[in-house]
Amino acid sequence: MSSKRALITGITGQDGSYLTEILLEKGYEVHGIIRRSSSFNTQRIDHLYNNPEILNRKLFLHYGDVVDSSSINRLLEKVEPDEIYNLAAQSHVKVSFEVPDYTAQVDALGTLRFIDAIKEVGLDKKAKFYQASTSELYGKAREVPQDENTPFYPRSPYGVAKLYAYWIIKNYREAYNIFAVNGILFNHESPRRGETFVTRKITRAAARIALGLQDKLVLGNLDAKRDWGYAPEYCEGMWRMLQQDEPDDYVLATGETHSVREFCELAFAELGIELEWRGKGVEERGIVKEFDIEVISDKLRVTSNELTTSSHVTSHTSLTNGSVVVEVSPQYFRPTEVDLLMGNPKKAKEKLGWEAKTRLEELVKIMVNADLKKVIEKGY
Ligand code: NAP
Ligand code: G4F
Repeated sequence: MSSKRALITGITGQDGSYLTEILLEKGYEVHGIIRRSSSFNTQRIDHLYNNPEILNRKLFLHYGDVVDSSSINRLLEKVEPDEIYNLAAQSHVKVSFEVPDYTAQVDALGTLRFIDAIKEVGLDKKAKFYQASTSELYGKAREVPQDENTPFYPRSPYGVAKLYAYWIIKNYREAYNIFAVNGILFNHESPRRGETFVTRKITRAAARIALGLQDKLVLGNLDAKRDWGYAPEYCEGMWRMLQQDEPDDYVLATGETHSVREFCELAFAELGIELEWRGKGVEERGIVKEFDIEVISDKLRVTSNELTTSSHVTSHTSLTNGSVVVEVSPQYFRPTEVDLLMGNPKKAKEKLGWEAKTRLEELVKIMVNADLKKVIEKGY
């Protein structure tokens, strides 16, 4: 078991929560930076936070913000971490068009504040730094698949801010010999994914539609293609990058790409709903071609039996063949879109021994069934 100390920004996010579990399992003392919020923002780590064996023994939470240099310096001096994982970000691409300045403050300058503070407080020889870089850097991709040598062409304020962060990490590595790495991660998803990212929006809506709690799912660009993997595996990859002797940058990806439309088909199919598509562009509709009611009845019965509390949902939908369950609205289009991402994880496999194990079909199954369970339990 290790006695290393890790500091995580973005600990309350999808990746932060999985990374915390992984590091605790490996024997790390984990320190996380949380933001002050008017309501609870620790749901993803509540199972750790509420465990008296863990909180303030192995896991320590501190208020701070990556736009606030004083809190960064103070925490670095106080914690003296061996490893720092910079996961904090305004991470929603569409939202970055609405709040470009704030996105740059957090995603670009937040990274600079951290890496510079490491130097200023004298941790540059001790601490290893992981930067959450992204496949959004490839944007209007110059080649398929994309690897560590593919040129960047970001297509959003988010992508551009992350490009600055990528280069400042490289620059500080070369200028000051800091062990700092860029993990260029392709999309990774899980039941803990935020509800406004497309995968979670789809799996949650499919569950609610199958249970009769929602009529339709309204999406944007159905043609966009992404390389979707399973988040916990990617967080293990982050840790592996910091266990190397020399700092370097790595792509983590599955090597497959699928459209938003395909993701929808798989999600609804898991609930016994076969979709067919009619129309084009904003007129396109996802329509129920075949509905096998036994699938959702069985899942409802099994899940309700598994629950320790009584279920709030006892019946399913009255969907029929021909019901429209997916529509398109330009409201979800982006001013500039990233059409196709597909990563080449060869270097990570060779150097880190890392590879994605969960294929898309399995990922969709995990997410849909987790959402179904949540909806049955809560009733909304
Ligand atoms: P996420 O669920 O949106 O989590 C983002 C985290 O950052 C949250 O804990 C959030 O706190 C925190 N945060 C936001 N602004 C902050 C600020 N000003 N100061 C301190 N903390 C702040 O994102 P994720 O999916 O876990 O992704 C983790 C990182 O990887 C992000 O940097 C993201 O851009 C990057 N990335 C993600 C993917 C992916 O597919 N998931 C792929 C490539 C790169 P609150 O909980 O208080 O909001
Ligand atoms: O789920 P998304 O919002 O993820 P996106 O834009 O790929 O960004 C995520 O992955 C990046 C890694 O490549 C991360 F760096 C970033 O932090 C974030 O985690 O959208 C995926 C695709 C887009 O092409 C979008 O236009 O789905 C399309 N889409 C279609 N309808 C939609 C919707 N996206 C969202 N969020 N909501 C829709 O209704």
